[in-house]
Amino acid sequence: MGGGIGKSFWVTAAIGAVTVLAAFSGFAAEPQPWQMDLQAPATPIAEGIASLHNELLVIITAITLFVLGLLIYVLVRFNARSNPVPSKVTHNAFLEVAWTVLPILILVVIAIPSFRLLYNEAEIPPPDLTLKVTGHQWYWSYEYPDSGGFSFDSYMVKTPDLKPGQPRLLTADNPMVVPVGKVVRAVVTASDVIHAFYIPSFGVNVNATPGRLNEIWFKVDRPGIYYGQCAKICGFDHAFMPIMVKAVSAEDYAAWVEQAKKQFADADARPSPSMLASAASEQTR
Ligand SMILES: [Cu+2]
Repeated sequence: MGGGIGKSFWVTAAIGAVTVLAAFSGFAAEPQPWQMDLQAPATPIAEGIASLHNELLVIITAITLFVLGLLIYVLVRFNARSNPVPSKVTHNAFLEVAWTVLPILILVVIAIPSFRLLYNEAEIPPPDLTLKVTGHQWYWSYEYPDSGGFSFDSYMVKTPDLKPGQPRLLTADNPMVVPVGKVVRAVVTASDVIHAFYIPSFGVNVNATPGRLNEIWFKVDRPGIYYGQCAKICGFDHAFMPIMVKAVSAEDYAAWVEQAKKQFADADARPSPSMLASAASEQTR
């Protein structure tokens, strides 16, 4: 009996460990089939979020098992059959202090890393680069005020137009490009309704509100392509305005800026509002 429980425990633990390893091994910056954990963090903030999440998981598991143990103990020890003459005790000063002080201590233990994380998210370090991100119904536009001042729109690539390996509903025609290892400050707003700029692997989620500028920052650890989505129900094509970020080396970033300045220089070449409206209405779902 004891051996059986031990075996099933180890099997469960092994499955859990394999799942965690699988979730982290690919350094996936997009949702994976059967993903069990958070996306692999790509910024210090996302790492902080993941480690707070893991700490909380340990704490809530311990609390749940402790309460479960107490309940089972009460069921076994104090049911009418095994305890026919109930105790008349109604107060126990030690227990009452303990079950007040202990939860307070647990909350303090949770609050310290939580407040540290909130502070680090809100306190933007001196930025190497500032971007302006604008949410529209239903696409994003990115502006690079200190890399030449160009801006461009970023639309979802429709399913029939995807190239092999490009994830469906996440690929954008003009991805946002950022250098790795640099503090990027993004100033986020919207032109019509409230959107939200959400990149899970960056630990970034901020409202894009018309008439307001919200700021977030991120410093990407390693080159790659990272995906996010609008996280505010913003209308008809809410699900079809993905965020695609390409993080590249400083040299590649400089080269991209030179190319992008030319590519996006001609403001007249950008689509007119009526073209945008028809493009949005014919998107493939
Ligand atoms: Cu939106």
